[in-house]
Amino acid sequence: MHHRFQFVSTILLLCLLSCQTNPAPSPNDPAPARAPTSSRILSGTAPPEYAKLAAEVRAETERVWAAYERYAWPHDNLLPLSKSYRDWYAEPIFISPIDGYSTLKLMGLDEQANRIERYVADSISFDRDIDVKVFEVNIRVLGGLLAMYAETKNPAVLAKAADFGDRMLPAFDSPTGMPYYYVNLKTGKPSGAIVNVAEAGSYLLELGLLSYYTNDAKYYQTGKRATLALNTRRSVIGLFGRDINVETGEWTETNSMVGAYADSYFEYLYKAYLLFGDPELKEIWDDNISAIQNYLPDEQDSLLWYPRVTMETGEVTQTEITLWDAYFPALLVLADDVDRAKHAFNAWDVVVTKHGMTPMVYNYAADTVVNGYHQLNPEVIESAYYLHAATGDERYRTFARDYFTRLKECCRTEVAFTHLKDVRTGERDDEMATFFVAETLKYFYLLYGGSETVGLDTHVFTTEAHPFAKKDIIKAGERLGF
Ligand code: DMJ
Repeated sequence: MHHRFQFVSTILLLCLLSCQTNPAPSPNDPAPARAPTSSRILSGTAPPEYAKLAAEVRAETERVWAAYERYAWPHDNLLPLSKSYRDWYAEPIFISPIDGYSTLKLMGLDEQANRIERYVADSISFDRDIDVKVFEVNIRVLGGLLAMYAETKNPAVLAKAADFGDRMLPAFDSPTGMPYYYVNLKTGKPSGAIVNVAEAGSYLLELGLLSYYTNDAKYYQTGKRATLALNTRRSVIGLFGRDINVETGEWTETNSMVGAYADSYFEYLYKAYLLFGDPELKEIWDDNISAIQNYLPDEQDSLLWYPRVTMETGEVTQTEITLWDAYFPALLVLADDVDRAKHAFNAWDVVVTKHGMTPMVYNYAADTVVNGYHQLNPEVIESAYYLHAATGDERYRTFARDYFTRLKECCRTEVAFTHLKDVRTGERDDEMATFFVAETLKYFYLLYGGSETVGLDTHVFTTEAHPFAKKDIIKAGERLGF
């Protein structure tokens, strides 16, 4: 819900702020290709101190990438302390570069991005006898390849994306249509019948884009079938559990949440609706979000939390939240619920003020860190970015500026950035997740005004922050089969 006056004055303020280099839309501008857009989001320019920060983020990305190229190419992850690498499986599938490509390109690190494109087009093969995690490779590998194709229009890249998508599809060959946890890239053999909500239903964007670019609806239809199968298994009060058996459709863990374990499922309903305009997704989103807002919110001391509740009755079972849950304000912004987004973000501000960085698990009722591990995750900065875009409130940039300062203090190494074993002690681990370049650095850069061409008014970002221009996706229904 929003108040009309506040909405209009926000728009006017943002128009004034953005008119120098980024004109606000005029009535004569061509209509966006897709009808649904989030009306409150406008792009803007940043004050000079933030332009300096954007340049610093870009320089850090360049430094981190030089370390990856020197110590880890063509492996999956850089180990920033031992200056070495780790592969996810017995053979590398080039996850960091494919995932990082869209950030490098966005920042104008063209030579680095071109090296990745050439390697993908000329040298990489996915014909590997390894069981990969379907959810993770979808968002990082398929999503990254599609972002590379959107940028380059290189047919060899699309061929690799289609090849990868084809190798993923057997995972969805379950009695319910929801994907198995693993699939073997060479043989297509799926395995692992228990998946969580995010793993069951976060495929609409990547498979939809693959359908769009290849003009073959089978990918989107497969992803949508999984989403529909999941959605029909909600409880009588409209909530999901946490884990489900893809063969029987039975829930094996019945706590309901919006964050970790479920997050990108909700994200993809709304974002796929925004990008493709499939009206059925909006209906499902409306049902899903109203059940969430009926049962999950827990307001304590004026802070809005989203705990875990039982799917049958909505009773609170755990007041633990995870650092992944901090994506939710961003999603609320996108769905035009800016007031609730601001309210929910305040709770994260309190956690970060207390602990410096987001801890993996925090119990808000007991005010204790349950698990202090930190993986250089993007979510709280992603939400700051969305909220700044929607409100123009510099508070969100200040928040991110301070967070970036602490990130450098706690996690910056000689060559890159590294995880923390515990935010309370600052003890370091030796790992840099692929989403640090793909997402975290990208959202800092965008929030500091680093890009004039990519933003929330023009693009939809996948859960791994791969941006796709809304204007490029026209009459999606004809290609996606809805
Ligand atoms: C990312 O890989 C994706 O955003 C995913 O959906 C969950 N969160 C991680 C980063 O924290």
